[in-house]
Amino acid sequence: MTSAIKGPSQSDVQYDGSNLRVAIVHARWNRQVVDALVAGAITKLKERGVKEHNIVTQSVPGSFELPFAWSRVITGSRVQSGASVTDLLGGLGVSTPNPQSRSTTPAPGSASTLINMPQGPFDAVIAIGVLIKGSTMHFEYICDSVSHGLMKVQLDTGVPVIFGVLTALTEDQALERAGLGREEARSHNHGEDWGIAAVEMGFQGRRWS
Ligand code: DLZ
Repeated sequence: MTSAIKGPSQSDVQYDGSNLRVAIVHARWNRQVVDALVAGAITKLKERGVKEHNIVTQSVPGSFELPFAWSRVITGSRVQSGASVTDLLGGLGVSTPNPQSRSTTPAPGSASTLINMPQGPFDAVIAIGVLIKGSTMHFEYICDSVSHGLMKVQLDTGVPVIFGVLTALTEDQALERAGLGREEARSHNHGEDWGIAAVEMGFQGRRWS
């Protein structure tokens, strides 16, 4: 049954993302779901005016690595990898205006993308990962440390993080939350909400600072 009260409500204000820079750091575990979430976030960032060249993506092996990578992206040190949004959407099979420009670009997440990442400052970072419970306690430990790690980096750096980590008990739960579920009514891509949240928090972060 679909709930009428769950999920974010629309803000009264439509925030303008045209001056914002946003990084997306995503894990490569459970890639099909992660890719859909990243694409959803990018779609909404662009809808809210964030310019393509101001959206930067960075992949890491798994969700456990998100807080460390995120802190490095923010502080602008060490992390050297990443792909532009054009590369990423190309890798996802989404058409972009000039496909020729991607012809020499390897698939996102492959080792050879590890060059020339544009670095901070960023107005917001979206950390995206998909954790699916297995038969051991691994899931609980990673969920706990990643959520605490991301909150810590956010408060330490003063740069908002959007918590884009699904902690699903089953594969179906994860698929449903990435818009890939079998029942369309229940299947909403949470990545879209994260894109919208990043614009709001990035925009407000500038006002509050
Ligand atoms: C090891 C592991 C497991 C079992 N499950 C997941 C998962 O469901 N989602 C995810 O993003 N990452 C998983 N990982 C990988 C860890 O996050 C991490 O990359 C490794 O433990 C190496 O530090």
